[in-house]
Amino acid sequence: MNNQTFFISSASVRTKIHLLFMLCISIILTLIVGCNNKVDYSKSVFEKQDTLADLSMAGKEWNIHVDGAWARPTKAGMMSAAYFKLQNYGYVPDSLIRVSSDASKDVQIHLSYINDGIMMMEEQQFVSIQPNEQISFAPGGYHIMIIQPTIDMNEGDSISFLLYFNSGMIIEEDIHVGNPEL
Ligand SMILES: [Cu+2]
Repeated sequence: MNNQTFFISSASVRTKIHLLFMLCISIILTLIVGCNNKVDYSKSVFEKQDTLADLSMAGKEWNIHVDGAWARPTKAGMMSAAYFKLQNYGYVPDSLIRVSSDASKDVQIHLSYINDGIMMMEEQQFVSIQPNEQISFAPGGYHIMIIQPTIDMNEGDSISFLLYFNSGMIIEEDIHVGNPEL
């Protein structure tokens, strides 16, 4: 009886040590991946800031398009979100790492998700896109959060955005205010 009790408790200690070990490994992995992304981010944004994507790249290795872009109408100082489809027609993977706009100093890449029945959203450091992949930025999923715009965003307006990629490429996109499908 005693032996058995000992066996059970020592197995449970082993399980705990095992779980602790797995936890440490996953924290270390998260740190390594997180650090790598930071290094890539600063390298591409600060060293290659002026490489604007243009049509001369079409048909070459890098070829990412933005389609069907729109943003929610809002008043200055409130919140808005922009949506579009990213399509990678090129032969190389890339990641969207930053978005800026002349309408707000604070523009973030967000992902909405449901947790215990409540809609949450979280800032994303990057969104990767593989060759031939299409990623939808749409209500309930990825979106561009426009925090406290400095101007009213009225239906029919056009707001200028810059999409920065990890490769150093930048897409300049004028985004229409108002959902074109409504
Ligand atoms: Cu958001």
